[in-house]
Amino acid sequence: MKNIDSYTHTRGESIYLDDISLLQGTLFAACFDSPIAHGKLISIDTGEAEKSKGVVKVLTYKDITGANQIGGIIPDEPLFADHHVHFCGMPIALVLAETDEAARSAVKKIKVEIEPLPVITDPRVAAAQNELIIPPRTFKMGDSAAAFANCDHVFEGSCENNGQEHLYIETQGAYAIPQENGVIRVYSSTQGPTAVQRAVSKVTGLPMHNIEIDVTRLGGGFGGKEDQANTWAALCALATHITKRPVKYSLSRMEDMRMTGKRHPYSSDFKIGLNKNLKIVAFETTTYQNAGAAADLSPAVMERTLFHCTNTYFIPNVKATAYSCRTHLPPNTAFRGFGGPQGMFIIESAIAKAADALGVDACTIQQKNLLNTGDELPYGQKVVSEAHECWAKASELYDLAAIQNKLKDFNATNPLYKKGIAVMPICFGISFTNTLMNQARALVHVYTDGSVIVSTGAVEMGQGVNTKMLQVVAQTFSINPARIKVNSTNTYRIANTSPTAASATADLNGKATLIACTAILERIKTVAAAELNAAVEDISIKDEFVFVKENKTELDWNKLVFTTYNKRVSLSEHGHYSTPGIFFDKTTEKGHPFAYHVYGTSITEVTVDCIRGTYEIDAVKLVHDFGSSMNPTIDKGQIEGGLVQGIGWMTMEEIVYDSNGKLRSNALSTYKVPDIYSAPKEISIDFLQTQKDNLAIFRSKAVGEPPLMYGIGAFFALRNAIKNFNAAATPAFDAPMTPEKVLMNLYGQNNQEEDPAVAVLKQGQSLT
Ligand code: MTE
Ligand code: LUZ
Ligand code: MOS
Repeated sequence: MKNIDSYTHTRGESIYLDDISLLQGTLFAACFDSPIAHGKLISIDTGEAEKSKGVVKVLTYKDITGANQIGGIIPDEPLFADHHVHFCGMPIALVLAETDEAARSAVKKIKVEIEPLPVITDPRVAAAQNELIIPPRTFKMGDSAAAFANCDHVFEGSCENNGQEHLYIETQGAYAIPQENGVIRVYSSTQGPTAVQRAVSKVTGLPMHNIEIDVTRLGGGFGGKEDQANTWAALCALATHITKRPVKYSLSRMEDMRMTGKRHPYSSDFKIGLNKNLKIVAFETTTYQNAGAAADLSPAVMERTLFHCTNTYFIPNVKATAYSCRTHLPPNTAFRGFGGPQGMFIIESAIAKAADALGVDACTIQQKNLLNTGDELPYGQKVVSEAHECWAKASELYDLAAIQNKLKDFNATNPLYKKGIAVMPICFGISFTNTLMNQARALVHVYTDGSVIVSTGAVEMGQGVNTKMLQVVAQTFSINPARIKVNSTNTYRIANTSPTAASATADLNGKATLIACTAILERIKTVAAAELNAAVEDISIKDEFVFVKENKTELDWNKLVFTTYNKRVSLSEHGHYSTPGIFFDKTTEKGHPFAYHVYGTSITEVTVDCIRGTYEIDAVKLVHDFGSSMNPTIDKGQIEGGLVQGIGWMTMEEIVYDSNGKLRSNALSTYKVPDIYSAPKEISIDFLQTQKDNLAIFRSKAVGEPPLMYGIGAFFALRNAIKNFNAAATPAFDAPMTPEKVLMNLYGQNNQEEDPAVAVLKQGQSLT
């Protein structure tokens, strides 16, 4: 089944927020945002801007009709700065004008007086000053302190990971339109229509039933629009509420990069203990999350870091503590993996440190400690593990031993280019860690011509969820997919939605769709049984025809649907699904939070140019646990995209804030994401297809986020390549591993005379 969007995408006919035809009288909004990261807001002068040509009004916090508050988990985030500014890019005023150009040029005429206050950008500095978003949390299993005393080997270290810009191709934006009786319809580029509805309701002071949110599709979200689409929708809706005119705001790329939060940087300490057989006996970590200036989703992200800080390994004694630290950066937010990748980077750094010191390959330690079915994770959940299966299949299929030998030969004969490899096994929990969010609804209507429309809470953002919803309907009814349409995501059709996130969208909304379709199917089968004088148990529908036992009848889908309508039996259903069996007790930090886990193993091969520090990712070969994929083409696309996004985070994407909290990497000229040349030359994906029962839709496991974590392998492969050039190098666990860092690490540990490159040059080798 092809992605149902590919036709209109290819022809440029898909409708994104900026493609919506504008109504007459539409106003254009533009934000004036804080130029200072922390300070006391003394005055705002909008006089010149208001006199500017085409300007209708300028809004500040004083104009808010409801509450000046958009915090989701914690109410700590004003929509407009009132008495203080907390980060560069914080909205202070909104200009409304007849044209986009008029709005943006008037923004430049706004003047503010801000008394600067001290700026914190480092999470450890924030923690030292007790600037915490929530109290720290600790996950514990066994007794790590006692276990370390009996370990043969104990190593300590620290690691750092940087943030990541989402760089969805479609920037943030919203378009609000007044309806009759005070209703406001908002088109929003959001992953969370209900979150937007709540924020608009709170800021305008209107009840939620006055607010209709509609989402056709996003040009990417990647977590950046799970919470942070609220701001722009709230601004536009407030402006519509006040002016009674349609209001549109579509951010420019630089506005988006400057004003929105990103993946969380973390700074972490670790301690790892192994016995002489290289079994990991104990692990401790303390990690400091850079939350930015407000909570946003940081507490939930921090929680997932704790859930995934032992990755796919069984470690009997664990103590992991996390701090969510308030700094003066834009509030950081969800990003594919949601804190999980940051947690996994810590344990992988600890294993690499142990491997360096013990003179073994990290993969020897990794393999020995993989989870077995029945093993317990530090949060109390016992796993059904595919870790060994994925590892074994990857190592056999791609011949890991041969790859290692080829690498040794290459490195022995190439003085100026060195290869490195790393194996990256992953384990990712599927479900929102906040149990209550694991619910979804679907509305299915069958029309009298036999065509079907389905609405769910799922938002299509390129991941192919609409195609999967359509497949659920087609398979359940056994009808031609061409009969089915998927509606836009709309809070008037589907209420109280969880955001499209946590990779769980197809599972949750697919199961709700399945429930709705099954209910309709049962009713029409009863009608068919009466028509055909047969028992309901003997009725089935295959390829649009009714069968009695194995015998095809003349009764087809069209006739059956029409008969059902004539008999005054409902052809509509609203299905509700909530994941069974999951729970989590935050007082003990134990439970069974995940419906299931997704596993996989990747092998990453890289080549470093040891004169320049530049590198290429030669290949990533992986075996991924799909369960039983319902759409291999879409799922493969998710793996390729997630992998390359993860490689970007770990290698070349470098966010730079200066000490004043100003974003320096604020455009695509200074922030580089992987292009076709920096993507792996070869990506091989093999399926671990299992028939085991699980809670995934049609047993097709969630695939959105887990593959991003294969990208962590690129960091360690580069690190190994550096060590293959300079055995004395001990590159810091400081991601991303940019070419500049590679270059410094290649030579960092040696003085000039002993420099391996100099030695090579003296031998008269050419610099090919
Ligand atoms: N794929 C595309 N093309 N665009 C996106 O924005 N977001 C990712 C992933 N894959 C994303 C994507 C993230 S962060 C998540 S949580 C999942 O898709 C969400 O969709 P799902 O739950 O349907 O997997
Ligand atoms: N969002 C969320 C998420 O609110 N809770 C989660 O557990 C989660 N996990 C991954 C991505 N987004
Ligand atoms: Mo994805 S980070 O759950 O939007």
